[in-house]
Amino acid sequence: MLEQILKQYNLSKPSIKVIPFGSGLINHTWLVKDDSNDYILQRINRNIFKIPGDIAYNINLLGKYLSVHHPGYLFVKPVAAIDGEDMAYIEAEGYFRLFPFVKESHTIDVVSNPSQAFEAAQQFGRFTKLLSGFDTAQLKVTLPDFHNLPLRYQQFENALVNGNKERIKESEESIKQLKKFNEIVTVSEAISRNPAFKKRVTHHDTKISNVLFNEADKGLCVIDLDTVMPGYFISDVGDMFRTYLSPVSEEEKDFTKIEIRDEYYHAIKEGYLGEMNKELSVPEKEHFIYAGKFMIYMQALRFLTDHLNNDVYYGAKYEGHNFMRANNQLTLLQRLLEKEKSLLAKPVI
Ligand code: GN1
Ligand code: MG
Repeated sequence: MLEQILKQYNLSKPSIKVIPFGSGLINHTWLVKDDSNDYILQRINRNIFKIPGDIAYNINLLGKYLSVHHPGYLFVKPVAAIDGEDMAYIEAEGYFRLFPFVKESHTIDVVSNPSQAFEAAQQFGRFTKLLSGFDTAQLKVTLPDFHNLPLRYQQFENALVNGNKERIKESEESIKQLKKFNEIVTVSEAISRNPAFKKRVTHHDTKISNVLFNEADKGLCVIDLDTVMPGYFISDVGDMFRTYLSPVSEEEKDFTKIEIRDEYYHAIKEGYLGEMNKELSVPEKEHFIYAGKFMIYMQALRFLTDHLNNDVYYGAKYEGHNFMRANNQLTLLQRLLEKEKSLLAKPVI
């Protein structure tokens, strides 16, 4: 299969090496090593992205805008296949794209110091800021309702009715906990009715591995633009909180290791607001910590919903994997709520 794809990029030589790359749950990624150039090859998960052409369409539009208005910005465009298209299609395998591997750049999988969190937040903030003059209505919605929390809650409730009966019974305590935090949904409904909250060009997947760093560990740009859509800043800031604040990820089974590290919170805030301070309204800034609650809660809901639906979305490497992930995220949410007051006590900017 990979052979067929590489042919479409004129890269099918015996010396080429293809190595699985990264740790995303949705798309498959490989590093392609040529003699002189390296590439990143990705298969778009068609179960999730129903119209892969929309991703290419968005990337193309954003690339054009940035090249005119911010020519200095490093924008990683897909390599055209031999037929000139941004994507290669293989019957039964789906859509693939190839990106140049930016020389002397690297990605990281785990945030290991506050400076990396600062750099990443600066990059995600800069991306939205540089695109503030871009008309978001032009973007295709690649994943409808991706961060629609009321809908995620509804899907959770549906799973409570139609899901795996045994799992529902075993998850009783977690279900109770999730229901208890329902207020987070109410706030999100109020936000979507409030004109002080603006829809901007939003990345929607701000994990650390979606930032390119240079050799001095300074941020270069953001990558993985599949979920770039109109959205609230809450999505981007919230997922940074969700994935950078704790020293352990959603995969950690030992919940005593889950904690909120103040210095990472402040690093994200400084990095993001350093770019976005003038863009955000006062009510938006007042919802900075809420962003974390929103994303962590939504992720807990999504993991538990998937567990109750027999892991159809995320898959599971072991029995109860998504149940564990959901409880991990619930613990993270509790830790954040406990710290909320003390985090707010130190005003930044
Ligand atoms: C998925 O594939 P990956 O890891 O980039 C998911 C995110 C979740 C994340 C949790 C399209 O992202 O929303 O936060 O898993 N992406 C999609 O690890 O559902
Ligand atoms: Mg992604």
